[in-house]
Amino acid sequence: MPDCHPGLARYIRDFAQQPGYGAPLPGRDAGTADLFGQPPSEHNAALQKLRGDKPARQSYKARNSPLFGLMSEQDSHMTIQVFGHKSPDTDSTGSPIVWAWYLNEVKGVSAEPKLLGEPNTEAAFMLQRWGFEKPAIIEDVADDAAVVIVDTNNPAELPANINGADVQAIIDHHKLVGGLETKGPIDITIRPLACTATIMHDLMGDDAAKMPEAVKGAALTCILSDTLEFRSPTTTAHDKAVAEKLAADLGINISEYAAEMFAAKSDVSSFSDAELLRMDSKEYEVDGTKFRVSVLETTAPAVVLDRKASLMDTMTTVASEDGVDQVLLFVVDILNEEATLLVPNDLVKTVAAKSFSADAAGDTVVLPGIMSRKKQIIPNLKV
Ligand SMILES: [Mn+2]
Repeated sequence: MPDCHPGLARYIRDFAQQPGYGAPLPGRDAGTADLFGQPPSEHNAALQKLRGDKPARQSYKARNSPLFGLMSEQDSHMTIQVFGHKSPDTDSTGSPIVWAWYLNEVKGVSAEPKLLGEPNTEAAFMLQRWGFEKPAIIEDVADDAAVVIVDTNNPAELPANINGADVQAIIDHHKLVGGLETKGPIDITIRPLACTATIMHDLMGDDAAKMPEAVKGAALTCILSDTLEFRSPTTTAHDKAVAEKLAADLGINISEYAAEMFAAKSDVSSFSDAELLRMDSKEYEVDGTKFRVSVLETTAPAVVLDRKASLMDTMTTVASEDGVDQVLLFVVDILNEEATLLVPNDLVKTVAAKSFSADAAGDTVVLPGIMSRKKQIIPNLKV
């Protein structure tokens, strides 16, 4: 294996070594993962040059000490924790891995990806497909802990003590909601692109080419997930171009790969109704009415809609437990590019009429073309 940060090594495993999982990547020898896409010596030289040019926070020597594995409290405090939002989706699972790789291997700064909850089934598929171990799930962050926040800037989606931590950077593609406080001036990059991984690709510049296959695979999966394979209206030409470049580098057929991703995302049979309602949801208030706006993107909407009666029953419990007035569940049919909104009561019936000019005669209403909570649902919500 090339010179590799032990923290990263824990996350990168040759996926062919995972028993019982899938076939090797096209054009890739199952037994020899080339993690850096270039010969180890070249990689080392490039790294040393980079590290020589710029003093790293933690020295090259220290990072490669055999003792580093037995990370002291001080070291673990210095290691930057990179994480996305709670209820992590693919972007909030994959982008921390991408950025932790960049910090470790290009910037020479010790970093580890973390999760703020169990990843969804598509994110879990990505981890397994590209041979990553699941990052550790953290409950909160310590005072002054170094962190980088990705794929959100919303304190409600972050650990309770986020403002006690030393937030060093934010990389995001959501609207600025306010409420985060930092210890000093920091790097903040929020761009109107479909995916955090696209922004990271751009921030890395020429160094993006150094991503090992697994990290490129994670970035590709994030972009295809957030864009619903370029179907979502949030998709920009640039997201598409970056995804196509990554897929070409990896020898991946995008439509075949996305079908595998969406099959994984659609496999929600093991989740309870309450888990489904919270899985991909954001709280949003309209004129004093608090909603939990839940979206389930699937290629098999019938699987979810068959459970609509118990889902609607459970909305009441989830709403009261979470301190909101109403849960809205949009079942997004990825292939047919439409959403079905569950209509349990007159409040939601009114929401459907005022927000989407949709007349809900029964307990569901189909909203043609609605795919994106960010671009089409939240901005239109009215009560
Ligand atoms: Mn995202």
